[in-house]
Amino acid sequence: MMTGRILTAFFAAALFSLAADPALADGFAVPWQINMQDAASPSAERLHEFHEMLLWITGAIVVFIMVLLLYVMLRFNSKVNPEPAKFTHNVPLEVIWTVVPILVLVLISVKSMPMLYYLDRAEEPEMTLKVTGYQWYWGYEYPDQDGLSFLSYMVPEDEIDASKGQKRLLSVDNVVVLPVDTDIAIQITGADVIHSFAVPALGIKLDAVPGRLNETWVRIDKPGTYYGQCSELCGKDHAYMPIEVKAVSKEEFANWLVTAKEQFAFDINADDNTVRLAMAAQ
Ligand SMILES: [Cu+2]
Repeated sequence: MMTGRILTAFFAAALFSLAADPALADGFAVPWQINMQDAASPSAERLHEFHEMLLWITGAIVVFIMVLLLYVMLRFNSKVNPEPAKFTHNVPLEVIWTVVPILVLVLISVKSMPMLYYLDRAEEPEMTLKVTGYQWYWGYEYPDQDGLSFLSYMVPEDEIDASKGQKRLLSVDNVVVLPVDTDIAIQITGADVIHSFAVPALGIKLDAVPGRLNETWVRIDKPGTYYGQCSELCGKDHAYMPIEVKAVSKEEFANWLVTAKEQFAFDINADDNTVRLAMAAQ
């Protein structure tokens, strides 16, 4: 009875999520969402395709095992089959159940290995973004933009302005702005403990490790705001260091650079820079 109710709830939720799919907003999760956020980069698209392939493979295995179990339970229980057979080996069967799983694993690796290299780096990145994880906020640097850099904190819940489209636990004070249709190298490191820079819609998730510079890349397909969260348990405010990426056209990005360079000009007395210098001195 209980199982029936759980199954009904599960399928109702699945149907609900399919029905709600067209309304899936860019760049963030919605309540009861089951599937992935819409892909906004070639990396995310490939990851989703791979995920789907794995889902079909695991689904087929689950169904096959279930049928096999049911068959054994019905065909070979002690009532139907009181005299069990005594043989212990079946060479063809043993070959099959060794070779078929190997083929499945080979298929998976043939698909996944090239993708690992694809996600690794852009061949000729047009710009670089450096991301540093701190307890508990993010630092962003644009090394090829005169060292433009700033810190990014979550907007506290009582300051969220829904009329500006701000989202609880996701919006930040200083948004990372990036141009669309540009190959961007992303360097990721940590300043204190291990964090993880993750933006699902862009297909990025990479650890930010102190003393190590991890690298990945992104090409954002369409303008929009994409949210992410630190994805490595990093201390008490792990849940309160979100990532907000705003993707804009190349022209808008150039305009933003001009104002951002003024806004975040290095000022020894500014709070942000004091914090950063203090961190760097540690
Ligand atoms: Cu963190």
